[in-house]
Amino acid sequence: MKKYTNINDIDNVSEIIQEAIQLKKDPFKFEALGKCKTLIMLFFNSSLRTRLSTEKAAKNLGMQAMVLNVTDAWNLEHEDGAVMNLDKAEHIKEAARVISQYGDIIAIRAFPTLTDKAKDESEHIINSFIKYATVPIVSMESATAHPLQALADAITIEELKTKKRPKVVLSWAPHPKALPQAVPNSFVTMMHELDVDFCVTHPKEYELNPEITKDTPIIYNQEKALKDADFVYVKNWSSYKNYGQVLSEDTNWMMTKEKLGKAKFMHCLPVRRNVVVKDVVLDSNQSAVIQEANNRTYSAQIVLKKILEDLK
Ligand code: SN0
Repeated sequence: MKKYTNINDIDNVSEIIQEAIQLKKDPFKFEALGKCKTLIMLFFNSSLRTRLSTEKAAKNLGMQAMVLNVTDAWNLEHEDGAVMNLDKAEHIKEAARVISQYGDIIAIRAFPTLTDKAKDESEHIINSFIKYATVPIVSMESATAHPLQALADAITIEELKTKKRPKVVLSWAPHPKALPQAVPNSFVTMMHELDVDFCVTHPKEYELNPEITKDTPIIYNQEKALKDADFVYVKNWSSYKNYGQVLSEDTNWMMTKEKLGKAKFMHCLPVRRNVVVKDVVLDSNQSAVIQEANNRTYSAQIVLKKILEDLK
């Protein structure tokens, strides 16, 4: 693997899921692979799971890990030809090449602006690192994708499914803040790769990018969508059409025990209790969120392993 910024960087999804499940049984088996190699993690935004699980994954492979909260460093300029006489002290061209000398793999978290759709869709931060860095790049959630999360979700579904082709529903939830579409985008893309009966449910005007949902059934009636579900992935996202806007805080979309039925509850975390989902769901044994978060380590570890194997 040369980089991991999108699901389509994976050659064979079902194979990588099985390999991750094997790694989970014997996490230190490839401790020699990352010896004398360094992972650099750059955070433009907050993180709990991603930061700890990715560092743990690197260390399980024998790598060193270094973390930089980019907000503590120089303000980075991304525009080519910019006259840098304002607040930005360093150009990404130097920064990416300098960081590439200190690390063998660079992992980056950079959320969208949610105000400038064109800029977000250009993935200007992660793409300028892909362009100017001289080492492989891993996304730890970019403006439009969260592929490490989606791989952990796929591992979790594989571990918990009790039938060959489970029904999986992605269900929008209310939230007080405008959140990115990155998690649902990558989840949808991942579900297209799995043998699942998949649909999405959300209020009208919350359609995700149609280039991502493609022919996924979109059911506006949540109750109808949730019928006989085996897995319900609950997530808020802001509007894509009315870009970055919060159009509805309709509490009727919150996940409850009644609506969940017998399904497993999934969420990437962090989750707002009693806004997105009722306490009773999160505190029940139908909640898969802790297992999902544990699988973040093995999703990162299998990706780092594949990249390390391809380093010359
Ligand atoms: C992020 C998101 O993309 O939705 C990260 C999820 C892994 N979530 C948030 O920013 C939640 C913030 C909040 O205030 O609840």
